[in-house]
Amino acid sequence: MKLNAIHFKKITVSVPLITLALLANPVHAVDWTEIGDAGQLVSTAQMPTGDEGRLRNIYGTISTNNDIDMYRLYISNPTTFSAAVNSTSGDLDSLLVLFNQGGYVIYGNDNAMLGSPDAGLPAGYLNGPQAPGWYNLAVLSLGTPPVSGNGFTPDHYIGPDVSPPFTQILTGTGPGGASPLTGWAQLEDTVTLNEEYRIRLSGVTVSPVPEPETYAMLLAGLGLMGTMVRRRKGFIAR
Ligand SMILES: [Ca+2]
Ligand SMILES: [Ca+2]
Ligand SMILES: [Ca+2]
Repeated sequence: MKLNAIHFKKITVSVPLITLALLANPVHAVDWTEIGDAGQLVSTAQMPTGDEGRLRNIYGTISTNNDIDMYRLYISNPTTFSAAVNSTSGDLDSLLVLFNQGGYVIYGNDNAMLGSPDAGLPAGYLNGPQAPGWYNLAVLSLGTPPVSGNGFTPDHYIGPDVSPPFTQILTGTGPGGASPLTGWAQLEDTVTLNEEYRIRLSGVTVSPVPEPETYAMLLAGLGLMGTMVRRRKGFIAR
């Protein structure tokens, strides 16, 4: 009898808290598939849209060795933000580069792990995204680094050139690192790749501003739970 009372007391506290957490942070997850070809600049980045929820995956295609796909993302949780790309078609040596809203580089990576060409941006990196807000994430194949400043010369590379062991986190320490993105170094011969990729994301949401209905649902959910708790208490008392 005593055990039961403690048990139900725990439920009365935890159930509303769980409900609150679910409503405030919907489990609903959204996947996005590149429409046409995502642009390569902040001004032409593709913005995933859909029902409010966590943006879980972006699927797309690097069509040539000069194709860069930029996505405009809302990072709702900068401390858990991470991005990991893998080549679902098998042969893409990918890079990921994150820029802020103004096109300044945050961090980038060539290979997340030794022996794999897939790129990743880790969570909790000291110089990763610091505040919730809009950012731009670019995925590209090896060989077309981001440039800034007056033209597409190597002197204006935003980051350092990738070098062995290729697993480093790259930041804006190249000659053009203090300036925002203006373009990408392009390879002389464009080669068709048609490599498909999947970017797994954490800490990113679609439609970050809660709609009025969300608040209504939240209040309704709390009210419902309150009623259930009261009923349960009555049941125990009997
Ligand atoms: Ca593309
Ligand atoms: Ca593109
Ligand atoms: Ca790579």
